[in-house]
Amino acid sequence: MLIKQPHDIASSEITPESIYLRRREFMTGAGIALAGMAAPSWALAEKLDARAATPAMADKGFYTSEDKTPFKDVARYNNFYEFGTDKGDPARYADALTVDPWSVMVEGEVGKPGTYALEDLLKGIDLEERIYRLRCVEAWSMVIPWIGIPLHKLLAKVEPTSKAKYVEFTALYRPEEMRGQRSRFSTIDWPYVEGLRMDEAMNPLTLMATGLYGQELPKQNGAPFRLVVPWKYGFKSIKSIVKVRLTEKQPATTWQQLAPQEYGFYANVNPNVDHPRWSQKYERRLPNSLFDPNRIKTRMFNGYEAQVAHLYKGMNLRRYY
Ligand SMILES: Nc1nc2c(c(=O)[nH]1)N[C@H]1C(S)=C(S)[C@@H](COP(=O)(O)O)O[C@H]1N2
Ligand SMILES: [Mo]
Repeated sequence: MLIKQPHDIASSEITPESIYLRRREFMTGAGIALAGMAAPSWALAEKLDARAATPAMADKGFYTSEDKTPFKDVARYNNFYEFGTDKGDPARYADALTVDPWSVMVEGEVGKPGTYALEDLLKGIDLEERIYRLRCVEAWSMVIPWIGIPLHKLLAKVEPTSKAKYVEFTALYRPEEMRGQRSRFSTIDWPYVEGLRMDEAMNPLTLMATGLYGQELPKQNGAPFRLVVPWKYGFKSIKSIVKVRLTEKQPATTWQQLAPQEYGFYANVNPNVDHPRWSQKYERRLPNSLFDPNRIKTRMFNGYEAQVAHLYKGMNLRRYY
């Protein structure tokens, strides 16, 4: 793994939000790397390119100045069915997951297939910070400072062939550590699978995340390696990935197979196309409460229209939902 998090530090002692804010000030003010600071929670951030956010980054969608969702909400309100269906289950049970060592199989239409240790797959590609909105199909949303690498850089490394039209991602199947996979009540046909069209995968916004808030990904957020596609509903952003396969045919994704009327392959955030059971016009921006629902209007492509609308030109988005 990239860095180790000592198990003797209770998570309650780590305050990523405060660390993050200090780190931000430092990055913006000094613009140099933090040499010599060895605290594990900083280690990931140390590898970051220390540029401050610029207007050009905002134009690309890499950054938003909206209020970030506090770390505690990002790490406590999750969907990760491998650990259960309750939003609190992943934070409660993901600790059982072993994320080190981690390897990723790269298969299909690529020049360099193989089983890569995660650190080898990432080697030579700079980590970047991206502050993205992520909007769940269940109509809640967050703003999260991710750390990761653009997927196109990883794909360039494994050399897709001319036949590669889609990328299929497969998550870990390890029922010994993932109690949701042992559940008799689970309706999901494990492992969890997601996919993107090649041009979606190559879009500069598409990120493979390894961290958030300047530290390693919490296990409940998909450690050690997950996808983040900010203009699509959250379920596309598959966690704990062990296989990346390039294909000629559109992959059969988990949710699409489970409920094709409700979840399409594209799953672009679209306030004009309702889910069959609820409206998609509004979202709850976390944190919210009974007294402050923090309800905001959902934007087309989750606000990334300028960056991605061209990918779907001429497509009927009611049909290809
Ligand atoms: N492997 C896996 N990935 C997954 C899921 C899952 O159940 N299993 N849930 C998805 C859904 S529905 C959402 S909204 C996001 C939530 O990501 P977060 O918990 O980091 O906010 O993860 C997605 N990735
Ligand atoms: Mo979701």
